[in-house]
Amino acid sequence: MRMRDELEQKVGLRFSKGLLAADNKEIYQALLELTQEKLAAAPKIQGERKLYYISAEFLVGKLLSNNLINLGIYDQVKEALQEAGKDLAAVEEAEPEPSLGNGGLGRLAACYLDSCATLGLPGDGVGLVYHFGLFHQYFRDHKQQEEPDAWLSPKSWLQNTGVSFPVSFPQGEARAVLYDLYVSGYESGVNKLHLFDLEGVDESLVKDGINFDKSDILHNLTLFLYPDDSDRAGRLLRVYQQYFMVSAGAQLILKELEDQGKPLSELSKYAVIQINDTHPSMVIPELIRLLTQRGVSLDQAIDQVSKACAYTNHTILAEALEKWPMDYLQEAVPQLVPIIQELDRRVKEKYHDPKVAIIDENGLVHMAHMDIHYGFSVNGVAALHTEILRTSELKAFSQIYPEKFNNKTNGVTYRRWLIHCNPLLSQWITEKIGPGWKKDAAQLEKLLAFQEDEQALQDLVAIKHENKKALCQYLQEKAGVEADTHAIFDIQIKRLHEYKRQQMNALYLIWKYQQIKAGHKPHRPLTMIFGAKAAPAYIIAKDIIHLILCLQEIVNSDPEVSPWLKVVMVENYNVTWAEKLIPACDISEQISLASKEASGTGNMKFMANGAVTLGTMDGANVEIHDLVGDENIAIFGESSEKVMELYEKASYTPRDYYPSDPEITKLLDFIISPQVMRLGDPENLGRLYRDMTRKDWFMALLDVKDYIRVKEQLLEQYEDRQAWAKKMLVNIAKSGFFSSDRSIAEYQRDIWKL
Ligand code: 26Q
Repeated sequence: MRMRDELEQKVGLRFSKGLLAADNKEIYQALLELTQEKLAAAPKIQGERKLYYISAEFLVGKLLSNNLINLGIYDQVKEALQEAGKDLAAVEEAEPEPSLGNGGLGRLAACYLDSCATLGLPGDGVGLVYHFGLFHQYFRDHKQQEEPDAWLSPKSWLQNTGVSFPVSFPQGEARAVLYDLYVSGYESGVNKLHLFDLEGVDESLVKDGINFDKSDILHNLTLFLYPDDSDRAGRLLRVYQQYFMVSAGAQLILKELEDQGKPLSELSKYAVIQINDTHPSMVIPELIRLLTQRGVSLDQAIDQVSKACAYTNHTILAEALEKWPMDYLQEAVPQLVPIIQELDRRVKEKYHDPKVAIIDENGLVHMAHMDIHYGFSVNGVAALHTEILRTSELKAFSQIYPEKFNNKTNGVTYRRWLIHCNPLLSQWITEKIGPGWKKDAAQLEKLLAFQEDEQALQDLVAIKHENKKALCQYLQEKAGVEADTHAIFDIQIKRLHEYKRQQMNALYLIWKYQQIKAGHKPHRPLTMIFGAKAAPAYIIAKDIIHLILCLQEIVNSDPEVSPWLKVVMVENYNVTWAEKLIPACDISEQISLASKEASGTGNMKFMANGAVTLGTMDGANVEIHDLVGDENIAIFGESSEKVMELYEKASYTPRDYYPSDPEITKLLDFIISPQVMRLGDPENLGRLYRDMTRKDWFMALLDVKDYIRVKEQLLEQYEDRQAWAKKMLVNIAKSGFFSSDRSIAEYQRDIWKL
């Protein structure tokens, strides 16, 4: 049947009208059903050994276009809609974004599922369906406010399987209901994402904003993504939530083995479990518990689980490494305690170094330590990050188990982050080098042949300009902001964290403002875009948002300045925003304090879309630099070695810069100047000022002058439009390494061996 007819039929059946008369919501519903049917009919990827990627977060983003692209029917649907005077992009607006993740780690999980399916590897995701995803952010009085993100609707991509598992808690038995979501590969078969929901979740537990009764765990386990962990009830709930996920996940894995008649005593032959950070680490003792319960001996169970589980580390920030007090576990998951104690006893019997103990002298259970001892692989997410794990953070472990440590530099799926979000550039690339790059991103290197081709370079500039126009229109509609399509677009979009140093970017903004006020006008307008959510309990992060919002108003409403400088802090930054912003970007801000950003993945998306990175030698920026060379990236700031030494010797203090350095002092004093204090809240601004001048834990003042210098140089370089276009071209051409297909092929080769 023609696509138009299929669509007419669906709309007719559901809404008793024709496509012409249907609105975008109705068309979305019809397309959702149609796509689900095609996914159900697609071949299931199969194999003897299967991957379970278990993660507390899957930040999948909107799914309609992605599925249409992967099914190979995107163009047909688009044209069929056009025929009826409808616009697929507008239909997409009707789709709610499932924000089942905080940021990089959750988005990575989604990219990896896409690549597993694309490469034809049997690999399913296992996680939780949160009734409220990451909070919805809005701004009031220049401050972040949070409200629940009620994204679920009766008709969504989730399908109730009718399968459920019991999970025992001291409070009683919970039931984990299994929902499945198809994961399509690009022109290949489908895998599944298994998400568990608590039967009987009570949405009425939510009280004003995102607050809710944290103690009623038999009714709140899947209510929210990662509740606030600022108090004991919140942290305990996190443990309950994690156990709910891993217990249901483990039961699913064993059920799949049993259904296929495979012996549980050979678990590791048939299953490999990738543990995404320590959030699912309790799957190790839970699997051991379930196997012994089903008649496998303890030694055999430990051996099999250790050969089935592999751990990915995403951070070296001490505060993000999960360590649970034994009494929390005793309270929430008493059945795991004897197993964890036994695992710890075996470790202590063999190794006398207290650094590698699972349970430390304070009774804290180090989840990562359990993963390393009782898993067969430990990987970092970028070359530098893995090196730091090996030689510093996890040195004691890498000496015991050198063979377990390996690097898997992150990647992103080009289907979403180029084909879908940047159709103009994608078509251009295909015209130049053919369509092979869509499945084999390494082929993008063929674009290097066009480095001296003036027409090609002009095309790139023109495409970027078109994308800026589209973004400006979107900004106008969504945010009421008037941005100049001829400006340089400088973008920093990521979770708000001090180590990512949005505050340093704000200092640049103050510097630029002061420059323009002093009569130093730039060659060309600059638009600085920010997007960031701060954890609700992260006070300094919220203060930084407050500063940026105040600066936005000051800059944009100053008639002397605003023709040259604009600030846009987008509300509720999410995957959908990223898809609009990244294709229009000129300068990609990747300015974390060296050694702190494990990898970054936004940096890769920007690169693939022809932005030039302005960054420190941190995370995957190091590898971007290796690939594109000094000419095509702007690097500044102290090295990770130097930074780690400063921490070790405790020899950094912002007092070396403030007030002794007059240029830096002028920037910081602006934060508490009458002009800003009148507009903003003196409490927030004062606290941020004191923090930055007295603590500055992530060393913004260490790098800020070099940052300003290199950023100015880069803006200067933009004026040579041809030279800049060449930088764009080299970045796109070299970005193929960062395809998640490459990452997944490496996981498969070195770890999973499916
Ligand atoms: C831990 C304890 C209590 C409450 C929350 C958490 C928590 C929640 C989320 C800890 C960490 C996260 C998310 C981490 C994350 O997104 N890390 C990022 O992972 C990316 C993918 O590997 C990397 O590119 C980023 O560098 C890394 O910051």
